[in-house]
Amino acid sequence: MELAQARKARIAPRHGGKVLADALVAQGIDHVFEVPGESFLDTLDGLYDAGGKIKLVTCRFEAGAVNMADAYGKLTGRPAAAMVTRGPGACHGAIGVHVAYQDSTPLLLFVGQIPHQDTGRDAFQEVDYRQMFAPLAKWVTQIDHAKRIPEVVAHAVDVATSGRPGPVVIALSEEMQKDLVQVPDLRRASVSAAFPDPDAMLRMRAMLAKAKKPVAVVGGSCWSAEGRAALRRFLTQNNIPVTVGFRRQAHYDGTLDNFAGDLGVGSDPGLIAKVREADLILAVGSRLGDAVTQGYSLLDMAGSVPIIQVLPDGGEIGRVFRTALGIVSDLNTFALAAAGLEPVKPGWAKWTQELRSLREAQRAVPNYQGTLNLGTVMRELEGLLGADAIVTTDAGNFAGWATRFVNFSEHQRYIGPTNGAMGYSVPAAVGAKIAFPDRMVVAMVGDGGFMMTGQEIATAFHHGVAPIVLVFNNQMYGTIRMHQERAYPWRVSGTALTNPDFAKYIEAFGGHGEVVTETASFSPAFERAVASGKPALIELRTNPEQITTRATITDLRAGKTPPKPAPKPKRAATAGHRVSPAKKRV
Ligand SMILES: Cc1ncc(C[n+]2csc(CCOP(=O)(O)OP(=O)(O)O)c2C)c(N)n1
Ligand SMILES: [Mg+2]
Repeated sequence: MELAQARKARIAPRHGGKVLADALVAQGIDHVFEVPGESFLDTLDGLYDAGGKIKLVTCRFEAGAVNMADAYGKLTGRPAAAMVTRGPGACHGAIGVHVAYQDSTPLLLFVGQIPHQDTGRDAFQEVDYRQMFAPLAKWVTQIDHAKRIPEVVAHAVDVATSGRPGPVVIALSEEMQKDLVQVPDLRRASVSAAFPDPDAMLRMRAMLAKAKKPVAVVGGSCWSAEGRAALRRFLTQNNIPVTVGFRRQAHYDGTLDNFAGDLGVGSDPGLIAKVREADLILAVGSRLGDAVTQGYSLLDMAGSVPIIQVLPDGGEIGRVFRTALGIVSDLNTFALAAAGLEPVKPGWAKWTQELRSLREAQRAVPNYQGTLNLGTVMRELEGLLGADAIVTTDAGNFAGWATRFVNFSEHQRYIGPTNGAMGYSVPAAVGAKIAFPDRMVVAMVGDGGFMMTGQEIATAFHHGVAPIVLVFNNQMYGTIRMHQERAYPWRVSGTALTNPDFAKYIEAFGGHGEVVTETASFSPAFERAVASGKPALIELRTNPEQITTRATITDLRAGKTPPKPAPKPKRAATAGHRVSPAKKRV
């Protein structure tokens, strides 16, 4: 008998779904977040036996499932899997793929596919995923033969985690999941991380030694605890002022004397002005993208100010801004190598101090109008967060309160969608809490974002974990109202919201609800939420007039002429069911 045949004879036949579940285990995938569909019953059946090794998390919405997998990837640097059904499930989940792509998060998305023999008939829920996900994912493929499962899953993990990490989408033909095949499982690849070129590291050091006003911009994904500690050593030894990229807030310890704040949406204009003065930019992990560079305006594209850019993918280096030195490296190995360099004799102590004092000035809480001062609330929250707390954020103006007032420390994490996807925060917090049940997990979200995916709190109850959700309720899509007031002052159109009683919402699940309307009530409410041990929600009733941390609606309208009052709307001619609007608080 041939060797291969003899080997095969010893392998028990398994259906494709079981081969897939075993392939996930073999590749170290230990979390699957899913909304079921009949298109992958066999895979769910395969996962039935993998219970001890894979945590199967049943979600309420596919966007939530993919966002949970994304949060897992952001926090661990390893991919989790999400599973969704054909057409509709894939469409709901697509937002999570875009988040993972723009955030460089390793992630696997499995999509049930129609039976292969019906391809091209516009069959029930049929979609060509290679086309649909082409611009959203790092790689899209489809498995049509069960014996290819181990190979494709192994390669998918390698693609998701190598170079610039990202999401991989794998469609699963329905009938191949049922096929009985005899295939071996494949080992997880042991690939060493890309190490920076020692000559390039010396050039970096030489450039640093010549600089007078360097600024570091820290971003990227898949930082390990060791890498973060090494980065801190390198940047503190050289006393380089450090900024963090958009939604990468806790990538650097904000309590350190060289932390200068964030570069992103709504950042400190003083800091942005200072970065324009820099004579060397050291971008570690940051792609120097749209938000970080203030719409590609912060730096000179021709590179008149030298830029050193460190990224795991050479194709991304200098993509928009010409670099003086590009270093292709895994971020953690770069940090370790950088920490091992002899520090330069920094002649910029005053410069670093100036940038740090900007950060401190930002954190001084103004006397905001209204009973609930969110600046003070954030400063208090900083003291209440666990030393290794995970904070998740959504898209919205509310996010500015935490970035401006909270200094995260080295073992804390702050994760959010750099693509500005609303609806990320609550599922991310649920996924984070499932993956790290012993860490405090706090979701920050606006009233708009909460009503997009807040129902994933049901998943937290189902899986017995207790995140804490802070809902910043200003009764509007505040960010868009801000843009609207700038472009079309006084003409409020399509941005006002009517909300439920958020505390009662979580109480309906059996959770702990609080409503905070005054500054002094926040800390006790937060402490009660923690002590309850239940999933908790604290509604922060904010002053809608305070549209950002820096401006009121009145400020945005200043100097502009109010329009003539709009004509009174005529009563609708058709009789219909009318619902009286909920009573407004403001
Ligand atoms: C999925 C999605 N839809 C729409 C938008 C556009 N958008 C950006 S912020 C925002 C308003 C967010 O409202 P809310 O969550 O209440 O936060 P606020 O800005 O009021 O603090 C909207 C609609 C988006 N970024 N993502
Ligand atoms: Mg809002």
